[in-house]
Amino acid sequence: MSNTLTTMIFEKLPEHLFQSDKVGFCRVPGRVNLIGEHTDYNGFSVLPVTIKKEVHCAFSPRKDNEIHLFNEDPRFQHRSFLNAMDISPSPTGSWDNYIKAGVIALNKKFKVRTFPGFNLFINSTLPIATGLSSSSALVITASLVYLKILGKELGRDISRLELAELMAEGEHFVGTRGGGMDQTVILNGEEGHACKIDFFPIRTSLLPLFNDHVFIICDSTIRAQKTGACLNRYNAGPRLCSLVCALMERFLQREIDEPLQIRRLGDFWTGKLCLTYDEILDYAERAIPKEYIGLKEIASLLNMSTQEIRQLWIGEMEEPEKGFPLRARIRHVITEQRRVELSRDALLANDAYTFGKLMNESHQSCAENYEISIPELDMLTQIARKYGAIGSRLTGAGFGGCTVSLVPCEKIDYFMENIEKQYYQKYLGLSSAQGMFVVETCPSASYIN
Ligand code: NG1
Repeated sequence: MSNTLTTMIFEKLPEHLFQSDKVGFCRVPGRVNLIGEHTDYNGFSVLPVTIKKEVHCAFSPRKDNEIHLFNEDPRFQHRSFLNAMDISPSPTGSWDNYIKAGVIALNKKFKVRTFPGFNLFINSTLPIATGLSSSSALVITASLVYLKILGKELGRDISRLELAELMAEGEHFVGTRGGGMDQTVILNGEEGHACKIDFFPIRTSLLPLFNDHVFIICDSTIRAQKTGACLNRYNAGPRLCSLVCALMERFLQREIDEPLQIRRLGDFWTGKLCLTYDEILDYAERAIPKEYIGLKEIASLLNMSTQEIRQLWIGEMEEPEKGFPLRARIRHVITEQRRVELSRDALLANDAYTFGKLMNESHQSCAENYEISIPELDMLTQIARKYGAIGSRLTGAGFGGCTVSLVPCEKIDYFMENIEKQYYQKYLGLSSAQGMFVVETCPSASYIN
């Protein structure tokens, strides 16, 4: 496989920049999250798989300090920047920011002072802005390439888990405040397995997938540009959850003598407090007096001004007429965490029926409690359930992108034919299905020899 791949990449290279004796190659998969949405940055678990939709790249060192980026996809034009102590971001949404994110994080980690340059050519089969992690795949690509350029070895100078953690933090450079799910599974997933990831500290366990059921991806065709129009909507998740933490911390502090140090919702569950899920929900209800809560009321609960609340948590986010739905947000996170644990058990017990049921509940909670669904994703999941899926849910950040459905092997054709007819043709008015495929899992990101 590797040779065919390198030949394919080679055929498309701008030759003068890539001298054969010094060219390196790597492949970096995308991911599908099976369950556990918007839990990672809260310190809770996720259950993704690596998929055979990949970023492929060739790279070569340069004699100067410039980094030159080429992409086979004409939507991503040639970009270049100087590798230096301070690299400033390009306008939000520019694709070079993902490469800069990886380079900056490694410059810091290895205290780089020589700032070597390189050429990078990308050629990808991973669709963008569909919730399949094309952004993190680019960041991880940058990290693998730059490690080699720096003469560092993955596994010797930095472990896969350390690199994932570093890149999760590094990716905040592009403006999103995501967790570490994508980077971790891309670097640690395995063919035929789901990868349960727990955070703080980061750890993974591999679980064999069902052999009589498949996961099928259906693209809603609605694009969710996480560093574009959806940036603020995505970041509203982490911001509101962190506000919930502050309210709960203040409330709990009255009952506990020692100082509490809560950085994320998961800290109520682990460490010193070790609360159960029910206890966390119970405290949340007591700390947040009603379902919707206004800015002024939040300020008074925290003994702060509304400006301080904006500065520390909600930024320019518009205050909804009814108030912020803080209770619903924590309800999603905690019940989703419980679903991830039950899904792990269902996988281990080869119980596809329970797994599917949990996927359906997850979609409902994503839609109602976290408000990240859209009519197209709701429609697609409903049609999926009607035509053979035992579970169906949106996958990834939401606001568009794809659904993932669990389908018995004997119903694959029936399912796909009906999704094509009922969703793509009847609902969207398209002539055929777009972006619908059976998930094929694959090994984690690697260099190609
Ligand atoms: P995608 O679907 O790749 O935009 C984002 C975050 C994840 C996670 C999910 C929601 C990044 C790089 N990825 O994923 O960490 O929070 O949303 O579960 O920010």
